[in-house]
Amino acid sequence: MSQAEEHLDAGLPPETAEMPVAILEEYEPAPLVGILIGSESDRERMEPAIEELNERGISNELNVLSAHRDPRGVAEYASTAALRGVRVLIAGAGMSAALPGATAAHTELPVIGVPLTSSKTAAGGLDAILAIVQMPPGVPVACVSLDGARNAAILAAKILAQGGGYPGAPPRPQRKV
Ligand code: RP5
Repeated sequence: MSQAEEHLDAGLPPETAEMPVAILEEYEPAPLVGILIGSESDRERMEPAIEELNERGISNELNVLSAHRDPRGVAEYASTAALRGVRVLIAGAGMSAALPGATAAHTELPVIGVPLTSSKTAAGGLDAILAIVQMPPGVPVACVSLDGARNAAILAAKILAQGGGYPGAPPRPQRKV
């Protein structure tokens, strides 16, 4: 049996076929959608995304990781997400909202940015909108409306529905004991 066949047999996502199993075992298996927020203060505005994904039966996780305060944490999460089985990333941030772009810089997964209002926002959230929309060529980030967490979840569901990825997605990797 080839390594690719072994991976499929073990329920690992196809994109991991070239990865040594030893690397994959270091990371917790993941849900289909990974949600990142730049601060605890963003959580309430991003909850509609979780509700929408849960209503659709799409597994998800949320982590608080700031592009500016914890850039290494963002890099590690983003660069290992696909290996763990995550298929789409949603990143919500306010003010100088670097999180979606910083995430996209470390992954080939599609990243959906959610510009968020915050108590410290300038111009009613335009700061975050521009930070997310104005990505340099070669590093695209999808951007939904201001505080558009639910739309981000719906877009993630549409992405997952392409190419037979959902609901016929491969089972989540099982952690060996
Ligand atoms: C951004 O700064 C966060 O995404 C948040 O929207 C904003 C304010 O963060 P806190 O000062 O409330 O932690 O990075």
